Amino acid sequence: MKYKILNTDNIIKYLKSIENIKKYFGEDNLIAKEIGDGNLNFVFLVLSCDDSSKALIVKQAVPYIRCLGEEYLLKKERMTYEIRSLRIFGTISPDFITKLYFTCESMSVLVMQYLDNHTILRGSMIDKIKYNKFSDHISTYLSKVLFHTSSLYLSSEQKNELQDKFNGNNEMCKLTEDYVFTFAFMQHPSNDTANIKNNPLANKIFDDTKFKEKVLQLKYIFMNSTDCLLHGDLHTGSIMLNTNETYIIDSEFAFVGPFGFDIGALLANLTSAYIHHTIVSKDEEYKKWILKTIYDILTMFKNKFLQLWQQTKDSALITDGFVDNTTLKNYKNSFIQNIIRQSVGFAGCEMIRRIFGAAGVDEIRGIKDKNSKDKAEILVFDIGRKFVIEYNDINSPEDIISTITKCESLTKNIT
Ligand code: ADP
Ligand code: SR1
Ligand code: MG
Repeated sequence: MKYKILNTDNIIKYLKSIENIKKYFGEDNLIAKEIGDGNLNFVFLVLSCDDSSKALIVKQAVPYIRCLGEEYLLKKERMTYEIRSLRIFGTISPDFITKLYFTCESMSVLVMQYLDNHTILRGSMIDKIKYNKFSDHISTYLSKVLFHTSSLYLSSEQKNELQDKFNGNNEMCKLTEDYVFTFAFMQHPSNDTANIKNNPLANKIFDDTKFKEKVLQLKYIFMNSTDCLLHGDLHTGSIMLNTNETYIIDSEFAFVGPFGFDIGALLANLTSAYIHHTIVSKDEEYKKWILKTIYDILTMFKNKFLQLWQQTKDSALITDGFVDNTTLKNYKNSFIQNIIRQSVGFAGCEMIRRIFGAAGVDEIRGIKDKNSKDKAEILVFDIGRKFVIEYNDINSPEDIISTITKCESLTKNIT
């Protein structure tokens, strides 16, 4: 079908032209609302007026960046990569991926299950909601997907095929190169210029050559590693959950890249939530829960990843009998340590880019009181900078937690 932009006026006619969607809703009257709150796309909730149990989500990519405006062109074909990656993630880790009812690459459209009693993790964390199954769920998702799409599991032929499927998503990778690793650390028109004006932190970041040298190292790793299939934008706005279920959404940035990138994005956004509560609510119990969540996710990821590896005797990388068990165990442990270190570096970039970059996060940019917002931004910078500068020496979940809490007490003494 030829591409056309959907809106609340034409979407129902469009859906009724799709056989299985027509079957799902029958003769019901439908209403559509646009509910998108993301940076890039349009998301519609389509509801039956006659049967409240029937509802679907329709997501469409438009040929520009929604949050920056129509003059910021971006190929709508990004939806192809969201569709492809959701299918792969859904095969490897079905509990955490929404059901897909219909996909159309030419219309850049995805019709999926409506998560009707789930909330976006970012908002829930601002509201201090604790999800006690989240660490277990997300560590299962990450370990399964990262392991099963890497050369620790796939044959080299399968791995090359996987890469071929995602190589075309270079425009989205370029967005990450620009918006996660570059523009937010220099004067750039896409930045939050009103906030930069007269803000001493801006020059501190823009002139920080020690920091920028490390950013270049991490950007190079991002651009040149092909470890496994990644979500590519796994912040707390890409996770919808409730007490019992966790879903990963919005994977249009999917690409084959470095092991630590998704874990890093998650770590960054959980740490930003921690900073929000350090400055705004000062709720020590909730802060403790966030730190425990960070610790548990990383520890469980490590154990689950190693367990999957243990169950895989032969792989493209390791042939059974190639090295003795002790050597192999040491190799695996240092492999995981390397993933953790890399995640920490990526997390630092992801945190700091949210201070002045094009896409802010509510828990920091949304802080209303100017004085509190300034303090939160300083703490984001201090922790994020330490993550970036020292990522090669931050080896474990314990190291991460102590980096966060040490920076917090130092900043407390200064502000
Ligand atoms: P974008 O690519 O623009 O960031 P998202 O995929 O993140 O779009 O979706 C934007 C918003 O739409 C989400 O933050 C969430 O509120 C809502 N949403 C997306 N998918 C679903 C779903 N399956 N069920 C319910 N709400 C959803
Ligand atoms: C200009 S694109 C900004 C950001 O939105 C997405 O959610 C990604 O995080 C991207 O970096
Ligand atoms: Mg989103």
